[in-house]
Amino acid sequence: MIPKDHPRYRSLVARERIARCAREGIVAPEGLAAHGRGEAFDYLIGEKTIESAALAARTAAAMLLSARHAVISVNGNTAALAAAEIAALQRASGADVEVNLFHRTEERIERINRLLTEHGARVLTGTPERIVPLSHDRALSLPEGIGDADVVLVPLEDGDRCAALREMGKAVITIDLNPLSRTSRTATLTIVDEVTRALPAITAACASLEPGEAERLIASLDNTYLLRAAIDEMRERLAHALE
Ligand code: PTJ
Repeated sequence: MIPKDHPRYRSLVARERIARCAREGIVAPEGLAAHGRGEAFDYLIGEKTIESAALAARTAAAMLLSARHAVISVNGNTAALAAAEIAALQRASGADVEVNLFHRTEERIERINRLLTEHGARVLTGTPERIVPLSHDRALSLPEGIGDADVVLVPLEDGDRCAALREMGKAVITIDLNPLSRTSRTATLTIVDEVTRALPAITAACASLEPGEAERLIASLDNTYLLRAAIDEMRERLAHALE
């Protein structure tokens, strides 16, 4: 039992959840390492939503609501940390939810589908095909889901799928605490924030965009600016860390 007054309470609760979900076969063992890397970058932004990430979350809402067909792609870490937040964003944005795994087994797909459904998400099911041009199992997608989407949200992605989806002509939104990752740099839009803060921010923005704001946000989207702003924030915090 983690005491509520522990200074690292939120972080310890997230760790406990990720570890439990790893034992239950929802999170891949490799997902624990991915989580640790995320934590390190979260330290560098002060474990809070920075201004540029808030703008990115609002732009993500604009993109999801303006899409012909938006799909939220969910992996083990995202399901473990944010199943309820995924369901809430699906309700607010009307996006489809599809499970797509790097360390893919039918058993994990099944467990993650169940967890998301228990939290109120409607998960697409069907027969996956090798739609995305990749040699590993992340290629496996539903023709009526990611295959048909024009906008795909891929939280905590692992590198080359983002580029492959973009080559297919899709717009890719990612949530990644590491602004230097391949995914962050190849996505159409990167939200440099922790997934459990970023998803509710997108959901809230879906309900509060002013008339004409979506078009304005999409027209002024500049991912290099957003990544640079996140790196500047980290640099600034490091420079003043011991003051
Ligand atoms: O469930 P699977 O089989 O699909 O596997 C999922 C993982 C996450 C293991 C796989 O996609 C992977 O190995 O990812 P990477 O290459 O470690 O990339 C994950 C990225 O997400 C890294 O850049 C981390 O910094 C970042 N990250 C980790 N935790 C969080 C995060 N970003 C936002 N919020 C987090 N909680």
